[in-house]
Amino acid sequence: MNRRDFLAATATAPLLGSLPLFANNNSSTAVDSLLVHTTTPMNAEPHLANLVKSDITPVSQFYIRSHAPNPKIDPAAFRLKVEGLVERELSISLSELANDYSSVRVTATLTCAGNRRYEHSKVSPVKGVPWREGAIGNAVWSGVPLAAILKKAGVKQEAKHVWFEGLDEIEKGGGIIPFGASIPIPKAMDSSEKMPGAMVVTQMNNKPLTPDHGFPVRTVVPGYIGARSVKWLGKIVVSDKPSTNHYVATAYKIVERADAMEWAEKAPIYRFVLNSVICTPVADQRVEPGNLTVRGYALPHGESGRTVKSVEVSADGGRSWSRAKLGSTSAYCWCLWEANVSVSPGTNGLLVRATDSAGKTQPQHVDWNKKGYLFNAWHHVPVK
Ligand SMILES: Nc1nc2c(c(=O)[nH]1)N[C@H]1C(S)=C(S)[C@@H](COP(=O)(O)O)O[C@H]1N2
Ligand SMILES: [Mo]
Repeated sequence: MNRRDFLAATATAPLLGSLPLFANNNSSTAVDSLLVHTTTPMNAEPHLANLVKSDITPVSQFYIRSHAPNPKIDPAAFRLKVEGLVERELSISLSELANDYSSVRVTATLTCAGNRRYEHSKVSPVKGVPWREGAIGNAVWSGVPLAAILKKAGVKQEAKHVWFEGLDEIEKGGGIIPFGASIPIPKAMDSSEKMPGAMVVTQMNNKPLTPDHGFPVRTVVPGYIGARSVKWLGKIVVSDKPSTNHYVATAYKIVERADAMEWAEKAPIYRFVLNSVICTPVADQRVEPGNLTVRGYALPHGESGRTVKSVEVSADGGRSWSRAKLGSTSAYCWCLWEANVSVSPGTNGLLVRATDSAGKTQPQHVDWNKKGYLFNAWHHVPVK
């Protein structure tokens, strides 16, 4: 199947729920059709059958992961600050961002490091939002390559990391902190027009960002976990070390004990991992014996040039595998797929596994980690 046929096959069904009208305030999206984990702050994900309907995820079906309520931002007064190890500090208004820099538009997948945490919790309980498999979406992002802004500011020789700071106010340890992230300088300075290492984004799917997704400005870091793509971006700091913000210095690491020593010793997670998920049929759905069409998504490891190479589905516990037809595949992007399997009266579940262009296949099992990050074991869906 070529890309157009595939998109036609998967993108036609109407989406559930209504498209909200967005005001430039802090109000949250109408989330009728999402599985809502918490409302203040908003944490919600789409149902899998909706997620797999289109290669580009509509904003109304895009997961929302926020650590605090959306900040109120006046677009006219807004300035993006650039400081730290730079020759010139910058204070960029929205109109300067639009007029003084050339903009780019890229398609990239955003996924939360905690995607599939719910399954991980079945091994042993894990704290945190119990994400199913929907904390992922593929969108078209428009904005300015981070490298262009850094070039204008003039990065000093000693620079090693670029910090991002949000304008949100998160209650943490008795105080208030913003959400923060940082990325290494080579990633920040990667200025390929087709896929910059990082972007300062103002539009999602060709419309201004909504409050839930970071209006007016966010970063998008293709290939990295969602936590590095800071919403409501207020400040960029060039530094000789990784950010000292809680969400880099402590959270978003793979730990087993989660004591102070381990938090201090472990490195932050940057790239997302090879993964695949069955979206239809959904868990516990009744299926008839005979031929069954299975649909889902697969994600390559978030490394330059890696794409999904093959996806295999099994209806007999992994004894035999059917190769899926793949939709469009590109680096830093998910790939939708469709497979036909033969269901027997004894079938009680479906399995999927993906292999990417580096020849790596998803692991059958993964080691448990205390925070339930980067879960990418073969996805199993029980069916009746
Ligand atoms: N300022 C800010 N940026 C943030 C967050 C946040 O809580 N505050 N959450 C992060 C996490 S953990 C993820 S997975 C993505 C989710 O982006 P989305 O809500 O647009 O899907 O935003 C990231 N950026
Ligand atoms: Mo996340």
